[in-house]
Amino acid sequence: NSHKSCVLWLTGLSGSGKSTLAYEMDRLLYNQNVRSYVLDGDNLRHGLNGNLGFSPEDRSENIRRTAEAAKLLVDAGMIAIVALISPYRADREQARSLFSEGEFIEVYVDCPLHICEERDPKGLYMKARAGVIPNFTGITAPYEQPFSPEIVISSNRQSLQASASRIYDYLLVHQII
Ligand code: GGZ
Repeated sequence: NSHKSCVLWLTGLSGSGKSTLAYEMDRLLYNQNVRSYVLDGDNLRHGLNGNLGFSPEDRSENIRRTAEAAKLLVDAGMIAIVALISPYRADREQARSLFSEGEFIEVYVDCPLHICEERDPKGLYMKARAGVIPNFTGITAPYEQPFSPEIVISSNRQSLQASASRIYDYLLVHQII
């Protein structure tokens, strides 16, 4: 079972469903004997990126390191699944520039801010509104929507299964898997 390697770069607001979708893709690929690995922002911030905060500079560095880690996985023949807010276009384009044509697949996990805020699984939006957490994406820090992502997922309008299938089909159609 041979497959090509690539990076699925999931970008979107906190609470948009990036991590859930990343792990669902990972599971789907595993079941098809495709080797993949999830690089999740929230997890990486406990280790590799543990010294970084949420200033624009720290987010850039967070994205740079994670993109380099994804590149190592791609060089090892795997599908790297990255789930980072990655709110700045310039940082995402910098990440893209590390990869060959067709290797970097930007997936915009699109979910309206008010829905993310209603979900608020960790109570972070509430803390951001209260001014307890500064520089919070969507509230007191910007999120720049991708202009031309390879894939757009409306995570509030389609099920997790449907979203994962969309990405899976993209990989099939582009003969990555
Ligand atoms: C945005 C924050 C912040 C601020 C803490 N802004 O949804 P979560 O909680 O579990 O995951 C989010 C995570 C964002 O880390 P990333 O590495 O993906 O961000 S970036 O790509 O912009 O570097 C969120 C939590 O950290 N979190 N403070 N101020 N999200």
